[in-house]
Amino acid sequence: MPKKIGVVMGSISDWEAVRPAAELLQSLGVPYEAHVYSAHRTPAQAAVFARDARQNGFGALIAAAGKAAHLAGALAAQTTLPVIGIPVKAAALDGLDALLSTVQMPAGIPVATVAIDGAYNAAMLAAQILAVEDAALAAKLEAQRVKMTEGVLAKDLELQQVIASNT
Ligand code: RP5
Repeated sequence: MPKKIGVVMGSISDWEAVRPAAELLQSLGVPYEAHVYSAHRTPAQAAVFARDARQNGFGALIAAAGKAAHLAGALAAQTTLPVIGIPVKAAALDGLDALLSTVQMPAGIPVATVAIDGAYNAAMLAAQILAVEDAALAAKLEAQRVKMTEGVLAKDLELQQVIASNT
């Protein structure tokens, strides 16, 4: 049975920022569950989800929150599964508040924090964690890297042609 990724967001207002993670997991064929649980508004539900995550078949958790973003840390406190934090950009402080709240964890309770609104990379990292024990998923990630490299090199070639045509 392949492991699932748990994608938790502090508010439904985070969904647009989180959506790229869900879409990437879907395109890689990685099973996931997405939930709205808040570290502050529904702390009991968030804690239970994280505490039971390993026995419920999850291999890693992604937690997205904005403002005083304690969700990733609150989940990490309840599980030894890897937890990846996405700081979500809110209006007032451009996401710096969420970045610092997510990344500055005390020793012993790590949160792997991606960039502000870095949902795509959060899903990529979660898939890479599962791929440690999943050769088929590792092959998909490798193929994606090759495609990305080819895309960049194609753009380089286009640039050389533009420069050559201007000289
Ligand atoms: C955080 O506060 C949530 O993760 C969200 O990013 C932010 C605002 O939440 P809402 O007031 O939109 O529900 O806890």
